[in-house]
Amino acid sequence: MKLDLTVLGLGYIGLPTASIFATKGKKVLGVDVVPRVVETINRGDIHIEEPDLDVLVRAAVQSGNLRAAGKPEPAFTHIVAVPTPFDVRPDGSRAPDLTYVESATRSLASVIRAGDLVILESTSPVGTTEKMKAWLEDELARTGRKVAGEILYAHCPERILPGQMLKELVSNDRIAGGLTPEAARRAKELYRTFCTAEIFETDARTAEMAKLTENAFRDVNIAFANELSLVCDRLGINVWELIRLANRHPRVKILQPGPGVGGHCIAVDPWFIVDAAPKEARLMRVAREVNDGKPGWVMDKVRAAAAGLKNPSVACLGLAFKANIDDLRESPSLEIATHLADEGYKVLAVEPHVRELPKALKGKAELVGLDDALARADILLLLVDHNAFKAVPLSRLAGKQVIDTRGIWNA
Ligand code: SAJ
Repeated sequence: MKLDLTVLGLGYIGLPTASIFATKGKKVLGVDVVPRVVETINRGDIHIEEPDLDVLVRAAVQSGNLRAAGKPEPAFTHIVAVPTPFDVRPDGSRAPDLTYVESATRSLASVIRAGDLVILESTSPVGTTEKMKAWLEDELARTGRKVAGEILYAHCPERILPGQMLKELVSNDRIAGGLTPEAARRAKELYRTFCTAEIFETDARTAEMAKLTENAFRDVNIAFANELSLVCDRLGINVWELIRLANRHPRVKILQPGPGVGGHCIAVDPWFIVDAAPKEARLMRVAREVNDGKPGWVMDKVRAAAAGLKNPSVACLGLAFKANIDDLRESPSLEIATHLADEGYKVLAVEPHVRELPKALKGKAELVGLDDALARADILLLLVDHNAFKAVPLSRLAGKQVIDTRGIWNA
């Protein structure tokens, strides 16, 4: 029997998406090139951390509607949700790497039928949906398979926030951007299966650009806050108080400075715009540079605090890329802790959301509890605004050099 859906790539986006479709009665095959991922999901387990995802995946697998495999099978719709990383050029700019999207698309050539819909969910540069069509046509020609009729293509970007994915999957508005109006309509109808919010039809290029724009907008706004923190530091002004006061203006809403921008989206996606229009996208490029420069500024603060101290120990409070999650990928906090350890500082890492040190810090730092760090460290470097750190009474900071990059103590 032809499946309703294949979902190619069972990561942070593909797995919740495949599972939610399955729990709504669709017959879904999840496809991943990593055998361990396939085995884990077929057991009803998960390989990534996200609140309640384990329950959803187990329910999906137990219903018999979700199974995983290494290769796609015939289905009415194929959703591609694989990573879109980038390569760093010598001048510091980034070039998108579409290798995974291309190989996932080409892998559909043996199963695709006329009338099938191919959806790109991965965040991608403008024009990628058109490229998918070209890759699939090329692969069909290369393998000599004929498809008698049209294949439909659409881009339907995800917008879910790590830590709140299952809620946002259902309740966020979505964009369905088709290479043709019929493709957009079909995609919209499909996401109606579980999405309770509005779904807007548009063309694929606008949908691609919308997703990049959302994250670039946030990046530029965070860069503004980060730049303000440098200016205020120079002028001897408390940036947190300043922002609180400025935000009392009815049309001002400044975001929060931090140690830099992490995660796999906001620090990446603006580059796809800069890469496509380097002359025009000047502000977005500078914003990236401001945010990427913040960890270096924080490290300078530590060096200054350490001057004059003998063998100072630095407690790095938080390694995750943002508050109350365990995700350490592209984390500026981890970058800072690792650099400090490499420079020879005694680093006491505190990360209540992990049980062991990440690879980058293994053998270089000590993973300790919060109380231990507060007792032992000369310098307290607050990197992540985890709830556990917000609860620390200010009296525990007495006698320490405190660098609070999130403004939870010195606000
Ligand atoms: N950050 C600050 N100051 C702030 C807000 C955030 O320094 O005021 C930092 C965070 O600490 C973190 C980084 O920015 O290091 C990104 O965090 P985030 O919470 O802004 O975003 P992500 O990466 O978890 O998720 C974003 C979301 N996009 C937008 O809000 C426009 C999410 O909706 C997207 O689905 C996701 O990217 C994605 O996958 O693209």
